[in-house]
Amino acid sequence: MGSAEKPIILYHYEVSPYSKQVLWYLALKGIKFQQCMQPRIMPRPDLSRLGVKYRRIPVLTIGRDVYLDTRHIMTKLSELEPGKGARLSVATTPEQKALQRLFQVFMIDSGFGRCFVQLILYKTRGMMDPEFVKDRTEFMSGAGFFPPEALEAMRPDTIRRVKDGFEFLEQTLLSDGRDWLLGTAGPTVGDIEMAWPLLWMEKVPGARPEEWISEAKFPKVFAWMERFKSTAQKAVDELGELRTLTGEEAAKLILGSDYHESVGQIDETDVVVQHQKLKKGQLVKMWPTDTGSNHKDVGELVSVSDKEVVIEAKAEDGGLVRIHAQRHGFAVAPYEK
Ligand SMILES: N[C@@H](CCC(=O)N[C@@H](CS)C(=O)NCC(=O)O)C(=O)O
Repeated sequence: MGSAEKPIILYHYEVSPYSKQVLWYLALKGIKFQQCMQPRIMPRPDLSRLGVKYRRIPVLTIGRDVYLDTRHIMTKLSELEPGKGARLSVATTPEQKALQRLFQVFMIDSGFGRCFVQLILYKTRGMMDPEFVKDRTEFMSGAGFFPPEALEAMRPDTIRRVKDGFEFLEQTLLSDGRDWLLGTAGPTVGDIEMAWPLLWMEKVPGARPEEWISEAKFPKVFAWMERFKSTAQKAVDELGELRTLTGEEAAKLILGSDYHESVGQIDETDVVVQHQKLKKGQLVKMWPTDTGSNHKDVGELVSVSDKEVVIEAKAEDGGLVRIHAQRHGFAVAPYEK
């Protein structure tokens, strides 16, 4: 894959911190895109129109390919040529690449990122809105964040874990005075992966427990956060005004485009493919296993590799899109009515 001449559309909403990562990535890489703004709670008819059942935000489309999950979206975007004035650096050494992957594991799989969700929800106005609470209870089934008393009970240990994360950055990578976490000339995906919840917490008044986490206690982390914020903001400003599409306009553009990627194969040596006896063209379901798991995409299996599963789904108007999900945190299984 080289540069994407197909339209790139980001489905997101203003206060979504995951979407911010994609937005920063696109801006830091100097890639122009269009956006389709979504409501903060379900339903999202603009995505249903494309035949997408996945409920999480962001979703990114390039041509008629639909990409799920921030991590997978950034991996796909990393295969595109950078635009003019790109500021993004790339991990090149084995240590940088390893650290970048471990940041992802630390942030998502160790539950560190979720601690910020807890601190922020505790202070957010949304918690007063019964519709929001109902929506997110369905979204995070089993997470135990609701009712609000549950957040209160978790709070001391959550604060301890977040403070521990600040200490980790202050006392290891940033301790030698470097600008960016991987010691590169500009920010990398590693900086994006670590910065988003910290900057999100700053935007919600009162979310950061100041007695334990402050600029005075962690000066290097706060300086890095500020550096990242201003560099990302400059990149966003330079990209210029984004074109905002309605759901109808976006769907028309997507369904009228070619595919961005050519068709892949089913890896017959894959352990899940063998176990599930998956075959090309078979009807399958595909869903995230951590949150939003009730929303399963259905379509014909196009390809399975060690990186992704791709299915072909039917849009409401009968047109076809290919939906791509990464392997980590997603499941695929034969569809039974
Ligand atoms: N692992 C997903 C998580 C995305 C996620 O949790 N996004 C939030 C918004 S920032 C979400 O979808 N919340 C429920 C909703 O908006 O319906 C990713 O990296 O994209």
